[in-house]
This record gives sequence, structure tokens and C-alpha cells, in this order.
Amino acid sequence: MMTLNAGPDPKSAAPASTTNGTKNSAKKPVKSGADAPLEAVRQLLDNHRSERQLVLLQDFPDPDALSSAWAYKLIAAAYDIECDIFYAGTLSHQENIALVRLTGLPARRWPTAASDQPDLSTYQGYVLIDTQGTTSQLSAVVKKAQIPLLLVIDHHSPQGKLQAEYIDLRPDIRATATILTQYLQRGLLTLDRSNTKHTKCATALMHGLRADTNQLMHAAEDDFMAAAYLSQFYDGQLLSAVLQAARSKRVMDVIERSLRNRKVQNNVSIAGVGYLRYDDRDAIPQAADFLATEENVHTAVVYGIVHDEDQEREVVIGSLRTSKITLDPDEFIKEAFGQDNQGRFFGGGRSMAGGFEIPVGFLSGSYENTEYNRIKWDVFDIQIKQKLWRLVDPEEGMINTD
Ligand SMILES: [Mn+2]
Repeated sequence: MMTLNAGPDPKSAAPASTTNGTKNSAKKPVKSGADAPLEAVRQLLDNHRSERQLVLLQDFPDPDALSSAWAYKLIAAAYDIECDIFYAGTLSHQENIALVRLTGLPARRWPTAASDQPDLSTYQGYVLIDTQGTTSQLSAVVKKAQIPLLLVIDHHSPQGKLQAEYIDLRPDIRATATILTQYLQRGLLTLDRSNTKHTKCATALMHGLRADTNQLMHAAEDDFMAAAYLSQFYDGQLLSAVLQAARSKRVMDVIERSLRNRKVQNNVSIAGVGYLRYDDRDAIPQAADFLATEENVHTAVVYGIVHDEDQEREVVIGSLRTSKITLDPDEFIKEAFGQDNQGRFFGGGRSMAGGFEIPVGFLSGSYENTEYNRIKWDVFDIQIKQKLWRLVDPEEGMINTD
């Protein structure tokens, strides 16, 4: 087993060089260098031949997560492993819905009714892709069913302790799609241009890679190399059809609210957008993307209270976007909001982007009493602003954003 422990202090998080770690129970020695993860994953697939696996994504999967999971499923099929890809939340971004529909991407929402849920005893293990489990409600479900965690493939900073047979965690890579593309390119599965599933998956990976690198503007060498490889297989027309999905009116309304409510100080733009429906949750990162385009703004944070009518749960959800190379979103968010009473951080991030989720808990629930709803929003709004401005204000600044 391999253990990854980020430690309670975000600054002590394990550096990338140690997180690619070696497998102490490996049956054959793992090569060092860029091929080490590839060999370890090949070995793992070989050891689990003919099994059934669950592939879990974050609750609101983005194109990077969706496409990477699909690529993993195709690779695993070559080892006679059957994978079912699940997420617990919704596909709320219009581009994600278009991606799944237009490519036939085989990811499904975890059914809310127990009778519709798959029989967990049929799975021999689960795999986390583009997440370390902290952003998935399904983590608790598989833990309860005692399904072993086999593999983690992710590019976010370490989010805490994890035990898996192998962890391919590379925070220096800008997209999980890049990691999966490297697996393909180095021979875990040979793509075939005449296979429509392959061209559609390559198109999805190209979209995931572009989405996580701000259309390649934040891409590093590995991401460019992966995009170059995918360019031989992807369908450009299909990609532009996915990208042309229009924003819904409700997303436009949230962006408008974020513009109206934003406060800019020291080149950081912060906006609370009030209450949102669960299905519109993805409007928050889109609003943060938009606010970050303002002149003299390098970082934008947008948040709101999202209520999930199905589960009567309310949660504050926030997104951070930055173009500032010296600002680490993971460190910024962990420092701003800290941990809950179980030592779990309220959020984290990757290069250029981060997010947080804070349960509303006892104060959950909307009432006819609009005054109550207004006061509740004000309390959360003020508290979040206090925590953020504390880091942005150079007088008391703990993180220098200059
Ligand atoms: Mn990603």
C-alpha cells in the first residue's frame, strides 16, 4: 500500500517529486523518470485483470474529469476490466452537458433512490480521477461498502491522507487529461483513427486539457505535447460544437449579480451572489472566470449559497480564478478557510484555480421568512469576506499577493 500524507499544514504538503512514489509491494521494480507512473499503472491493470471497477469523479465533474475517466475506461477495457463512471452531483455547465451528449461519454449520475443504485458488491475496487475523494460524496459510500481504493490519478495539490495501491498525483501537470494522454501515447492503449469511440474520446480529452489550461494559455510543456498527440486523433468539428453551447439565462443572471456585487481591492475582485439552485452551481466558476478578465484584476473569487432540494442540504460554494503566477490557489484557500473539526480542508486547488465548499449545517433551509434568509446570507457573506480580505490586505497580509 502507498500512503500519501499532506500533513495539517498546507505549507508542508509533500512536494511533487515525492508524490509519484514507488510501490513497495511492486512485483517488478518500477522504472524511474516519466515512465514510472506508466509502468505502475500497467502493472496494476495487469494485477486486476477481468475485474469490475468503479470510477468516481468530483460531484460536479468538469471536462477534464469526464474525459480522463473515459480514457481510463477505454484503457482498462484492454485488460478486460469493466468500469462504471459515476458522479454524485449534476452536470450543470452547458459545455459539460454538450460534451457528454455529443460524444456519448459514458458517465452517469449516482442514482438518489437506493433501489436504482448499482450493487456495490460487484465491484472489486474503485479509482479516483481528477479528485482525491474530498470533492465526492461517493467517497463515503464506497468506504462504507469497504471497496478498496486501487488507483488515484489527479493533478490537484495533495488534499490529505490517502491509501491506494498506486497514486499518480502530479500537481505540476495542468490537466488530468494530460496524464491520461501520456498513458495513451506511451502505449497503454493505441488509438485508432478509424474507431469513432477513440476519436470522440480524443476530442473529449482535448476539450478537458484546454478547459483546465485556459485554452492552453496556462499550459506547460507536457500539456502542449499531449495536445499535439491528441491533434492526430480528435474531431475539430465536434469540439467546436461542444464549445458553442450557449450560456443559460440563469447563468447570465449569476454573472450579472457577481458584476454588480463585486468589490475590488489590491487587484483582487470578490463577489457574493446570494442563493442559487443546485443545478446552477456551475455559474459560480463561470462568474469567477468572467470577473478575472477585468483590467487590473489578477484574481477573482465568487461564492454563493447553493441549496440541494433533493437532500435538503445547503452549502456555500466558491471558486477562485487567478492569472497571477506567484499566487498558489491551493495555499490561498487552505489558509483562508482552514479545516473543519475532522481536519478536512474546506477547499483547495490546482494551478490558476481553486474552490471551496462550506456546509451551512444547522442554519440550512430556506423559509417563507425572507428576513431570515437575508440575515443568513449577510452572516456568511461577511464571514467569507473577512477571511478573504485578511489575506489580501497588505497591512495584515499573511500571503503576499504583490
Ligand atoms: Mn482537472
